[in-house]
Amino acid sequence: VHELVAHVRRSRKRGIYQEYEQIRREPPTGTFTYSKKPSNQIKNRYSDVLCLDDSRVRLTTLDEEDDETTDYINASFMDGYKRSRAYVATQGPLPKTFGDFWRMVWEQMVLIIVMTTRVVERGRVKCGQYWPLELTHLELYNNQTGETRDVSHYLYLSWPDFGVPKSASAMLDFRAQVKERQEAGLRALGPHWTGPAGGPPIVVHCSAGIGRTGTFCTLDICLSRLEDIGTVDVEQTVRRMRTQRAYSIQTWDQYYFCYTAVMEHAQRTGLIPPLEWSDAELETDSE
Ligand code: PTR
Ligand code: PTR
Repeated sequence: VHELVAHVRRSRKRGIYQEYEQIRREPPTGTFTYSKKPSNQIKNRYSDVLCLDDSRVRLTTLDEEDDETTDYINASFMDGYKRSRAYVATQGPLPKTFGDFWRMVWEQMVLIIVMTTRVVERGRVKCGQYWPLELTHLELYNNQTGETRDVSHYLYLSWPDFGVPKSASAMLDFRAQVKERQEAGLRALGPHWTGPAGGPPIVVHCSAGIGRTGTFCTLDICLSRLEDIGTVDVEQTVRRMRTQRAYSIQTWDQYYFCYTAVMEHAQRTGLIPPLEWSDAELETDSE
């Protein structure tokens, strides 16, 4: 993390901006065939935010009348720190995809849904009201088998699209809560859990499922690695994430936020001393 601090200090905002611009210029690494099928297009909230075929989440428990195209949902598996498929990054569900969304949550045994958008922002609908209002602990009932499961819903409200969270510190607390819940959930699954070691994926969504979702997951990966081995690589984390969910992280200040939030976390946990330079100093090129 000392290297990261030195990197920010050396590069300043302009250098970090260029780093992000470089990532942005790289074309997507795969195809979007399923997202583009005519029968699936209506399931995409935004016609320009599609899923890469290789990492898309497929719905499995199809009805008898379903054909092979109905396994589609605008959702992508993303790897985490030392964990494959740690997250499912997805768009804010549309009324016509609510059923698909809950089906995916059930099939992937999801314990936690992280939502980083409001339902309505600046007078525009960003996400469907797919969960019962005011309930953060949901009981999911499978009406085919009669089984029930608990799912936690974490809602982060002060984060407009194409923006950054108002406070890095509030975001760090939010992420710590999500992490604790995931670990508790994994312990509760106990020996019955036969899936990946880190437990079921966390569903993360905003409106399009790329900007804020990508930022949250990048931060989570970087902090997990920092906590484990003391190093951070924002650039490679984002690059790799984009191979699984194209266009993850939408603006340079979301990208820059990952750096500042990591540094804040490192200061809070005593890994680095309080930084002597201010944000404003990074604006200029002079020492
Ligand atoms: N790839 C190694 C493994 O699978 O064990 C470890 C690893 C995984 C290292 C993730 C770093 C990782 O995170 P980052 O995205 O920050 O490189
Ligand atoms: N075409 C939409 C737009 O540009 O408004 C796509 C879009 C919407 C992309 C929201 C990203 C968005 O942000 P987030 O992924 O954080 O919801």
